[in-house]
Amino acid sequence: MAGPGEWKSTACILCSTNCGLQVQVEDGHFKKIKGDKTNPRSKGYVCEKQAGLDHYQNHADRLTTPLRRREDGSFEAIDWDTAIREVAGKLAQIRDTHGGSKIFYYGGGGQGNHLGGAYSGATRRALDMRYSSNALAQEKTGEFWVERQMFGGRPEPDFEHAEVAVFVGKNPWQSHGFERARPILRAIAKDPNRHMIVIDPRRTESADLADVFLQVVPGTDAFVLAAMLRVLLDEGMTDQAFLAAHASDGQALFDAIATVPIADYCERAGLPEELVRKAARLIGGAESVAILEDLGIEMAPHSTLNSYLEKLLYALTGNIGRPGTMNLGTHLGKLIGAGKDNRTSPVGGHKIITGLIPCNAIPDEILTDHPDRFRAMFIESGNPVHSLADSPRMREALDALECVVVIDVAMTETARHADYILPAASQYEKVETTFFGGGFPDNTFLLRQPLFPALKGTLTEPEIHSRLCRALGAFEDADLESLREAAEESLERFGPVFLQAMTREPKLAAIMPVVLYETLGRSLGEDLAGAALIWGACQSLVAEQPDSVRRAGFEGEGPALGNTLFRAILDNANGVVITSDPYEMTMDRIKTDDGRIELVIAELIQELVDLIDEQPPRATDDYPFILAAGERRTSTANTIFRDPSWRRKDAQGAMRLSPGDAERLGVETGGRVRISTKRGSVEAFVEVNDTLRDGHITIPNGYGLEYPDSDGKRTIHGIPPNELTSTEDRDWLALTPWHKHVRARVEAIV
Ligand SMILES: Nc1nc2c(c(=O)[nH]1)N[C@H]1C(S)=C(S)[C@@H](COP(=O)(O)OP(=O)(O)OC[C@H]3O[C@@H](n4cnc5c(=O)[nH]c(N)nc54)[C@H](O)[C@@H]3O)O[C@H]1N2
Ligand SMILES: Nc1nc2c(c(=O)[nH]1)N[C@H]1C(S)=C(S)[C@@H](COP(=O)(O)OP(=O)(O)OC[C@H]3O[C@@H](n4cnc5c(=O)[nH]c(N)nc54)[C@H](O)[C@@H]3O)O[C@H]1N2
Ligand code: SF4
Ligand SMILES: [Mo]
Repeated sequence: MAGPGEWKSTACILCSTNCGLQVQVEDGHFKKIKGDKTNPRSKGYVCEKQAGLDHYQNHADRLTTPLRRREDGSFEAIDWDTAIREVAGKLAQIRDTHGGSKIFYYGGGGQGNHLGGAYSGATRRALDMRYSSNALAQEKTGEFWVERQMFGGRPEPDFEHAEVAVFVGKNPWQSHGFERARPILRAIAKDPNRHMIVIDPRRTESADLADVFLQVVPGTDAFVLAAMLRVLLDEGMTDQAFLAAHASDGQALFDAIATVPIADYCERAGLPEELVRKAARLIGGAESVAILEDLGIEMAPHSTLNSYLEKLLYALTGNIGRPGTMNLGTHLGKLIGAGKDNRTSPVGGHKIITGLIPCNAIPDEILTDHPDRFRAMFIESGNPVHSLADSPRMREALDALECVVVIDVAMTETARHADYILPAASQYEKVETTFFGGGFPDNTFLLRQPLFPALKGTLTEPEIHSRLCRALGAFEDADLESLREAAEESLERFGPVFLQAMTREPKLAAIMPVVLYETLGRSLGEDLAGAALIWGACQSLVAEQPDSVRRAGFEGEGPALGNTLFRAILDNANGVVITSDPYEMTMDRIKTDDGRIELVIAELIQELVDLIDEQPPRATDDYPFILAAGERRTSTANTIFRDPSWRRKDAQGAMRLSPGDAERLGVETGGRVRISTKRGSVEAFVEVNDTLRDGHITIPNGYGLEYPDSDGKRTIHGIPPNELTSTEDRDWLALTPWHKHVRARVEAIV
């Protein structure tokens, strides 16, 4: 815990970059926050949003006691023992009557906290829960599916050294997604020998810095990317030597690309052919290219195909495994499940990708009389009512369940529909971390240590899961005695005893995270108990990548090396480089069946060929606008901040539209409009903005949260975007929603 006037290392939790911070705290508040120059990854960089972090730590809607729903829908406070007993009892009853597979797990972490999800593994096993999902299954699963097939892993871009940087449906100036985004973008923009390509319908802050800006018609990226691939092929700019050495036979793909009509597809995408050719030639001619896609193509038509074509841009040009290109790093702790999960969802039969049921399928897996429907939901660190498509239907689905349990720090849109709400200690009141990882050539890990004591009435997720497992009869103290004794003695003693327990006692192996917490964790002291699982993750990492860990400067073999790494993580609250790799390592980490990059994905090649019959755009007479529902702005940070006063501007989250559209509708900045989609209708303030194309409108993400004012009156601030979206406009393969492509009508309110 930090004392007044003392600088403590921690990290920002507002986006996946997790910049290192130095903070001073006092009386439960952040007093000073600055970038941590000693953080090996962010090196002192921060954006403006971290300044608001006290609004996460302290706000009027923090939960301070377990709550139980009454018959009339209101909540009553209950004590923890009652809460744990009743939650365990209700869920065990559902398991015993219908099977644990009917209890669905959702969430497990956000931008800054992945330990809850990791410890939940024990509760899930204790209840025999089989199915889960989280927000990744509404953005990244299509991309994951492609990456697994092509590379058996997830290549990360090295923009710091790239000659050419490409952003497809990604606005890193606002959304980051890699460390020190703004200085890196500026450096590329300034250097005449380096180039930036941005593909986006809006002239974003990132596009303003680009050498080539392809301002596409929304939803036409597949056409542009296909045209670029054909240019690369026609002009002999693919890397034949690289492909011969490292890739599968790509003939079926090359045949399909050869059918792409370049001029026609550029026209369909609303782009000058010469500009598209220029972009392709920059990529084809560069020494190194790094590419990042994001929501602009993942939450839009042809989502999974887009991800495939985007990856082909760098794979066919051999931009893998060198400085400034795409590389495969290490991971301490698992963020996503195994690659070869051939299961499908129990009701709809939808593909489960990296262990996750598509978010868009969730309501249909509940609102049915199918015998395999979900009957209960366990939601942790996720706000699906607000963040998944079609909020009204998600509310309906939650209300149809026999039991909904929510673990959160705040009273959320989702918690309101729970039967039990369990209040968690905040991310700065417990040991926490993320498993995003993947840094290359150096991968850094940062374990945040608690800055504040846990708010009265709250518990950490490891403690909640441990109590639930105990209440479910998954373990007793007597089971843990020898492990506890060994842990008190030393890590060296603990390792073999733990390994023996895991191999000989299946009951304990099933709830491994909680066993670690209750044994090793207790020996680390209350503040660090939640770090126990990281010891396990260290042991897995050194078993898989011992040389990488040693190259980062750690000595030893086997478990001893793992212990050294673990101690270093505990001792370096500003982050520590855990692995270091030569660039060639990337090629070794390609984990397809034959170790070669797979160029051919038959399903997607068919979709590529079928593009020929599609005439964008998709706007209709009834809905003449394409709405991007959920734009990242300086005033958004998912729903991590609930108190609207953190925003210095754009209090209501204006709808942006082009000057031409504003004139046609007769509205001006500050005016009011009604936005209607087939799913819903909302009122919004307008911001006339010349970065938009005609026919394209945007609203921000993360708005529309209910929050009490000083009189206790509860108001919704801004537009909850998913009152306007539907689950059925989605990718055919991964079911990812088309949130960036919602057909809409706009009327001025006079
Ligand atoms: N400030 C801030 N940063 C954040 C977050 C936040 O809430 N606020 N959230 C974090 C999270 S969870 C994520 S996933 C990332 C997301 O980060 P991004 O994906 O970068 O964020 P968005 O603004 O949603 O979408 C990116 C771009 O897609 C463009 N776009 C819309 N339609 C299309 C299209 O049809 N084609 C193309 N090519 N582009 C299109 C938009 O104009 C926008 O510029 O941001 C992270 N960082
Ligand atoms: N229309 C539209 N919808 C979108 C998007 C969009 O662009 N458009 N973006 C989507 C994307 S990419 C994402 S990632 C999702 C994000 O949506 P969600 O996954 O729902 O995530 P967050 O808003 O980041 O926060 C989730 C919850 O974690 C809680 N929380 C914070 N700290 C803790 C903690 O320590 N413990 C516990 N137990 N809970 C905690 C917060 O109070 C919040 O309720 O939204 C998605 N929704
Ligand atoms: S870039 Fe992301 S992690 Fe870094 S300070 Fe900004 S919001 Fe926080
Ligand atoms: Mo996200």
